[in-house]
Amino acid sequence: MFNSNFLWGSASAAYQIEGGQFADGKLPSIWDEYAKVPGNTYMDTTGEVAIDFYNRFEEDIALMKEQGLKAYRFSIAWTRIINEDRSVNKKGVAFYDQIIDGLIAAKIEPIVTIYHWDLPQFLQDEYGGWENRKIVEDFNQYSTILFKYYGHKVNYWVTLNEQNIFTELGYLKMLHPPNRCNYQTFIDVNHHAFLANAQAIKTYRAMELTGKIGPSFAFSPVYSASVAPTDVIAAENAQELLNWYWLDVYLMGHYSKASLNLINKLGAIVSMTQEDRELLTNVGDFIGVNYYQTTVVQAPSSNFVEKDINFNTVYKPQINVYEALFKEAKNITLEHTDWGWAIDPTGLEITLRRLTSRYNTEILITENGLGAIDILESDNKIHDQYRIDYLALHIEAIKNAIADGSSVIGYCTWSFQDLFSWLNGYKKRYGFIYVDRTENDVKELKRYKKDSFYWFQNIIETNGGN
Ligand code: BGP
Repeated sequence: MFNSNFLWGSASAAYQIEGGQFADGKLPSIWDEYAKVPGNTYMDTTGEVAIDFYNRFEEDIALMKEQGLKAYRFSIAWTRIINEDRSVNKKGVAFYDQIIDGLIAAKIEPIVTIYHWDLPQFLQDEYGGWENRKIVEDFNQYSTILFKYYGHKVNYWVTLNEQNIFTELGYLKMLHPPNRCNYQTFIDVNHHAFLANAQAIKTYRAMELTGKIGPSFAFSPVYSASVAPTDVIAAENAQELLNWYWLDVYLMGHYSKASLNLINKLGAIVSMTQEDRELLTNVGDFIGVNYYQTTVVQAPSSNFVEKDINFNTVYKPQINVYEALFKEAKNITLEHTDWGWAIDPTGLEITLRRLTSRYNTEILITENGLGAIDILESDNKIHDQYRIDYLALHIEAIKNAIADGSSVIGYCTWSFQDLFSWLNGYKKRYGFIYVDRTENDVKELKRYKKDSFYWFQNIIETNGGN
């Protein structure tokens, strides 16, 4: 059963919805720069206009209110808040004040993500962004400003969105900015991000704010491709390197011994000082979980069908730094989305159980949803029964995990409105609200309610549905 104050919510990220690329003094982010290079994104789409939330937030908040949403997770663009001389851009601050106040007036709990991948380009240029320890100080300065302006009215803070994904795609797979592939750099960048996360949490508490704060993580439970012990060991390696490496730092305040050993085995080291060790003990109040799919792993010598990767037309040859330890396989027992993501509601139950058993922490599901090609019919309806089925099964899985002892405080679907998908343009849609635009035609950006909008409205009304 869901508590009466369960946060039925939905989520988004600044670059994916706002547009208003340089409005009111906003600076360029690494995504503004990356997306404008031909070939980097699907059909060269960018977030220049996105779905124009910057100008249409009132209409969108009214739709959230109509649906009965209890929480809305959105991110703040660092580039709207800080000027290049590190002073505060008051217009940027005022923009998010309007969003936060609008949500509160509509009785919707704002959940603020501090960083959802849109690093100011000047920090990348000045010292390499996340590659340099200086980022900890800059991130702290930026977070402190947010806590100062919004801390008294925002009760839920997500420090970093999916550190595991932005570092993997940016520093191993060359699919996100800054388009690098180097394992040692990846480890350094992650160490700096861990420190930045811990420092922001420490600052938040020092300011005696009473809300909850924690990072969100893309958790994909690892399954072994078979019961052969070699595959099981491969799965252990993957579970360690793809999950516990981050989560132990976030939730226990230190690196797991096994992940440090494996990192060394792969030729990298974590450069840690005594101060770092102490700082990392500042752990969050909850863990945010973004759940989309499970991962199947086999031994390097096994021959199960490998997983196909489908990022629309943006595909670069993948370098697998983990190849000596494990490789991925396709889960042939499951159906997959049009983008090859395994549909596995039970995987969410497994996620919640594993997190509860290892960390016994509060969990906020910060993202979950189905990316699909939606059709706007001639009568302006969108019949997305496939999305309803997907979400219903995942909600059922949460119910089961709660019955088995998990402490889940909320569920944010990805996403409320259709939005810009980093590598899939506007083809891959997730929202309850259809936004009428294509990759190359912005049209009028009209909003239409999909069937899932009404279905989720009922889920909220009945606190979990029948
Ligand atoms: C998560 C990100 C989101 C969103 C989502 C769906 O990893 O936090 O920002 O993009 O995935 O991903 P995609 O748009 O690639 O399907």
